[in-house]
Amino acid sequence: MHCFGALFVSSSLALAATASPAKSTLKAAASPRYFAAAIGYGHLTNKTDHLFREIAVAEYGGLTPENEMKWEITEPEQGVFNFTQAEIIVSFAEAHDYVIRGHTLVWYSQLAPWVTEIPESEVLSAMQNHITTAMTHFKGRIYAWDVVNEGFNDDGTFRDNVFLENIGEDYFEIAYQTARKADPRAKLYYNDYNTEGVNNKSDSVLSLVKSLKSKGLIDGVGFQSHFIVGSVPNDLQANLQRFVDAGVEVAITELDIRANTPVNASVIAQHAKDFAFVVNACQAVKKCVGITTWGITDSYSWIPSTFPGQGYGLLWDDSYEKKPAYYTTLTALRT
Ligand code: 9MR
Repeated sequence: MHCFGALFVSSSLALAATASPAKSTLKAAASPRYFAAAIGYGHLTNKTDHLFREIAVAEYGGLTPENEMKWEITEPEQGVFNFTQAEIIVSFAEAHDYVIRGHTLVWYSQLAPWVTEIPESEVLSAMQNHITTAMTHFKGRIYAWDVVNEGFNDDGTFRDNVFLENIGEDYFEIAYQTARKADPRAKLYYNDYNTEGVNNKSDSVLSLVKSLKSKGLIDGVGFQSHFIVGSVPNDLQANLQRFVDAGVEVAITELDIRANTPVNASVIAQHAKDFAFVVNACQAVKKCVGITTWGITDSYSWIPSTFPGQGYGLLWDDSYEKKPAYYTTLTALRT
């Protein structure tokens, strides 16, 4: 397993004493935090796109498999597990000494259809078996797992899903208990979006976190950070801090900042400022341990298919040109 945890705890003072690498890449500038990207199997193994891998290796120090650890891929039929794609990504990550985030175990989306078709009474054991099998398979190799993903609505109520319906609110606690048992060294995270500022949703996540923390069942909270240019919450840093104050670490886990396309000069400039703002917020919070962008290049981003007419979310454009946001991110990471 990557020794990131120990490295981080060893503090920047100790690191300053060692020869610091030239801070000319995102990962070097971010250290001792990690700078990571969501990486998809198809992109990683695309033989005609060598730039994707080159940039990943040169600039990034961590990854989250973009889809390959999701339930529909890892357990498409009940009790039939397939970690082939995830293994290829994890092996790549290990070869490059990456921090690896496991994403995700309990989520209403990209769930294998059978989970909603089995008898109610079997959902609990199906959830436990899924968590245990996936985490045991990768035991000791994953820095942090998003155990439950997107469990709340924007108004702060529990999001309806097959787990809430059939197990009840206890599904959260049971999922984290199961995860803790499966790989006691992995950090257990809750991960969500629209929780980056102080609002009803982040208030509810904080209550859940305090309850799980009091039982020793949670270690971190991921703030997805799928932002719109010009709309990054001003209280991002304060919000991250209140979670840290509750005793967990935090991370920016799926960062992209989208805009209507094509973009003009003022949008490009604001996009660059917004990236720096997010980096500065994380860096100002001692236990904000890392930043993951949700991809490397716009050409593979999820944004245009979900929000037609929007894009420009990442640090490299679709021709692998670095954007102004790359440079503001690098500068912010260095400070
Ligand atoms: O980037 C992922 C995309 O390829 C998938 O089609 C999509 C399906 O829901 O999921 C995307 O990743 C999501 C992540 O797993 C959870 N947070 C929101 C992300 C963007 O939709």
